[in-house]
Amino acid sequence: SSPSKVEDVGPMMEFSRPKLVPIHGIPIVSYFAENWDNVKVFQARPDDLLLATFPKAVFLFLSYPLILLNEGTDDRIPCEPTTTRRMIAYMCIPPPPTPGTEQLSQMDSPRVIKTHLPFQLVPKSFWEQDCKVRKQVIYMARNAKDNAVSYYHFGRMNKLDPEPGTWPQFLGKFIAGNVTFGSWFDHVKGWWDKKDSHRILYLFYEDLKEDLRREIHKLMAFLEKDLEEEVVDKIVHHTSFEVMKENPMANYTSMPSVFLDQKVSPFMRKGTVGDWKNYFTVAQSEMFDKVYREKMAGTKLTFRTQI
Ligand code: PPS
Repeated sequence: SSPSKVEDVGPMMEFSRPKLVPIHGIPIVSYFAENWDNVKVFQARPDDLLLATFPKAVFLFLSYPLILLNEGTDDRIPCEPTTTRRMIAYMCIPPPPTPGTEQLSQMDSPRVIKTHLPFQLVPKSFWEQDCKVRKQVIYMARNAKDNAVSYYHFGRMNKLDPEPGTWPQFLGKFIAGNVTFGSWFDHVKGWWDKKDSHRILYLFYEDLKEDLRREIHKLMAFLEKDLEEEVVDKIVHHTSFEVMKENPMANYTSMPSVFLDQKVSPFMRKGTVGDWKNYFTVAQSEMFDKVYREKMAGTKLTFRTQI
């Protein structure tokens, strides 16, 4: 059963809003930093599927399609915490009480592994056997403005992160990369720059919102998996925001409120493209666009801020 009482959470409650700790220059939640030695030596397996995003670029959105594609069966739509935990876990985020690395080491193959790490911090074992076996890595990116708004609301409810402050204060931190997992700009560019030299499928949240079926077919092609159209129908249904929001595994209601306080802001908040317009003032948007042009100069990577 899921931890619901404070005593089930163990020491987690002691660490309300601790300071971020830099790991190789990237600010990381102190809990993840404590487990860093285990992340560094983490042993990837040849059939692992790694799903990487900057925080709030919508992990969950891809989790189901990936679990199903990796398992190759259609009876695994995860609605029970235990089912999902068995097949998918964060590499360095330790949901109480077991660190993700430990959960993963006990997990049967094929595993789907989630991470927010920037490219350069991904454990070496993921790339070591690159020539011998096919590594499967998916990166999912979301436009900076919506990503910032989503991260702001997450910061308000997530007690592992420092206080986000007011929206303008948080926006300043987001631009400066002074948030967990560092700079959005460096993160999206870092993975983009490696996508041709490594076998990485680079996806965009906005594309999934626009046409989920098309993107699932893209995933199927990349993973060389064939699914009946009825199974694709099921995936599309279970992956929609409205259905996922009601799924106890996806909406994180099993997480204790000392850790994620959904009364402050629900984990499955809005799930849209363009919500940033409700938060950025005209002046903030212009300032952000200027910074954006500078930081993204020289990259071919482009985003849509509306669809
Ligand atoms: S985390 O904490 O980084 O793992 O969060 P993550 O799941 O990456 O991102 C949370 C945001 O993703 C939205 N979301 C979805 N949008 C559309 N469809 C589906 N199925 C879906 N699942 C999650 C979620 O609502 C958060 O975005 P915002 O903009 O805050 O609503």
